[in-house]
Amino acid sequence: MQKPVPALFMRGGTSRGPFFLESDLPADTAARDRVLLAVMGSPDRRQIDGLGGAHPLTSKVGIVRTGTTPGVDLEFLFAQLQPDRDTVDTTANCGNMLAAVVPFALERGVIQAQGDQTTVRVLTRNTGMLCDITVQTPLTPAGRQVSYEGEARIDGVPNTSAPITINFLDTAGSVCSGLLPTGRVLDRVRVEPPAGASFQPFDIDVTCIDNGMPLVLFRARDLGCTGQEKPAELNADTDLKARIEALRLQTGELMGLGDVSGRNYPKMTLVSAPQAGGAINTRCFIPHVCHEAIGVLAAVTVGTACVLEGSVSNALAQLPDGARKAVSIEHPSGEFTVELELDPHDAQKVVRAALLRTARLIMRGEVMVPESAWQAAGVDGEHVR
Ligand code: NQM
Repeated sequence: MQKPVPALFMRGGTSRGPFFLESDLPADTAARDRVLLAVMGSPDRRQIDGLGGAHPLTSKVGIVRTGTTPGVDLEFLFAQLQPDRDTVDTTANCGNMLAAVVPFALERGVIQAQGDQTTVRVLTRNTGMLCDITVQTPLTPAGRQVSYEGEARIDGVPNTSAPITINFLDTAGSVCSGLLPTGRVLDRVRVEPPAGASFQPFDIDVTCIDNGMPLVLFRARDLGCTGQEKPAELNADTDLKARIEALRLQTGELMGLGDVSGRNYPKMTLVSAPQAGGAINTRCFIPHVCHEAIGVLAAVTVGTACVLEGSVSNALAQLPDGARKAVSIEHPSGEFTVELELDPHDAQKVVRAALLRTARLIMRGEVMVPESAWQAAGVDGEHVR
């Protein structure tokens, strides 16, 4: 027997996945996670039995409900699955999937359009982050509807769409204890190879930072890269990946995150001087494969690191002047501009981040889930994070 579950399949920024109303999923967390694994077809490298697209960026799920506290219109829970693992991680954010939350809520009638534009306050339950999101809701013969058509272009998505603006109200220390979880803007780390590894111990400068996403930044050249490599080239370099993973496990502890072997953060980000007129160039591992672009909150976090004197990216960055900066983060498929507003009394402090995304409703319908996945918690619940 299979159970139909209402879902909208949506692109949010440069990511994609099914969106659900919380009330359409099991209330029990272990049962919910089993359902999500069945929906996406994980664990299986090809996700052949589900909706997942065989990549972390297409193994994402959005869960939405009405706000439960005054001033909050919508609440969003993001779930990161992996193609080949049985994990459902709800501990970190995803600013790309976030872009589809308001269109989803309008499509499902959870909220009503306000005028030609609709601005909604969204709480991301993963980390308690608040933001205001504005979408286009023009009047049509069928009433006000979300518009997906427009001239806004984001690198990593081939077509143009209606703009969606996200204004983040508080992002510092999303998963970590604060913006700089080691208490320093720069750490020098000695990376010891794990048993069986083929590389030698090495020392490397890192900036560990969390302005919406825990990130470890290091110079591309310090690991023998130019920073201009294509993601496929980096993904094929098993020695590089082994060194980055060893660095990740070590810096995870340093950042107070404990054992991050089963987590999808910190994201490991190679930085180098900009080559295309931007502020900084990046290659971001999320964390085991290199992103084809860069995550939204990863971009906010990289931009923030660029502003901080003494960080590994600060010396490489070309930053515009002024307390409000458009910081262009170069990535493998183009660039991502984040607008950072600095505290007028403290040029080292980012007080607001805003950016442009697009989203699109790709499909509406019901996803079929085996009845067995709805059983209550237990049995294999301990595998689910
Ligand atoms: O950093 C990828 C993405 C993301 C996350 C990842 C994201 C963010 O591109 O806010 O958007 O880092 O796993 O969707």
